[in-house]
Amino acid sequence: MERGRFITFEGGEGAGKSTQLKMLAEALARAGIEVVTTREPGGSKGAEAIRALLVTGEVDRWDAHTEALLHTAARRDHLVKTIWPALERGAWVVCDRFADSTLAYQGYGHGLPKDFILGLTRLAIGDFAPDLTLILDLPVEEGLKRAGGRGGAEDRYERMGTPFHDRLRQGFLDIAKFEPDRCAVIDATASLDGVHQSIMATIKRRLLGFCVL
Ligand code: T5A
Repeated sequence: MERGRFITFEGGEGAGKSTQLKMLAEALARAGIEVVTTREPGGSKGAEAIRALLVTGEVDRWDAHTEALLHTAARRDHLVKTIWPALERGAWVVCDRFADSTLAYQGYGHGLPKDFILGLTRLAIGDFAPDLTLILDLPVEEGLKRAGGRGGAEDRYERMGTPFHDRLRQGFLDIAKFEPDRCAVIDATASLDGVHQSIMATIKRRLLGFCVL
């Protein structure tokens, strides 16, 4: 059995990741591919318990190091319990956020050194990396407006202030520049269908040879 493909969605708050992830998963399923959709922080029982600690409560609930450690612990559990078993049985895994979010949010956003974050990630997941990362890019104000319109209690990061969100937007663009073979920046200001079409075109181009779409 050939190993499945691992696709991650990244970007700032309200960029449309969850919406586009669902549209992509439906397109892959229509093409006869077994798809597992998942998210971070979360995606396994243990990681969902850690998620609750991270996305609710006071903005200064954790210092940056603790926050990075919690995200990394959640990621390890998610990989071991959900992602790796699915890929092994040949399913494609489509994940809402992954390790790039730790570099963008805890690194660029909170100011932790890049080497610290990359070292932590390597410790938890070794050389494992997504086959393709779709970075949905959108002006910060537009993303926060979209995310705010959705409501809910999981808004701890949304409340971190515009300069924080400006830094992490730049972080995601830097990540794409450093790893152009793995990452593709998608203009998320377009309509839902427009963004979906860009994503499908990228999948066909980047995963050509593996893709039956
Ligand atoms: N985090 C996570 C870290 O700090 N470090 C880490 O290592 C990790 C893994 C997770 C938080 O954790 C942080 C980052 C996050 O703040 P979350 O609730 O999962 O929290 O937050 P987000 O991932 O940011 O999810 P959001 O739901 O806020 O944003 P999405 O998924 O990007 O946006 P989506 O699809 O829900 O869309 C938001 C709204 O916009 C509309 C949708 O209908 C929806 O109402 N919309 C559009 N409207 C117009 N045009 C379009 N093209 C649209 N696309 C979507």
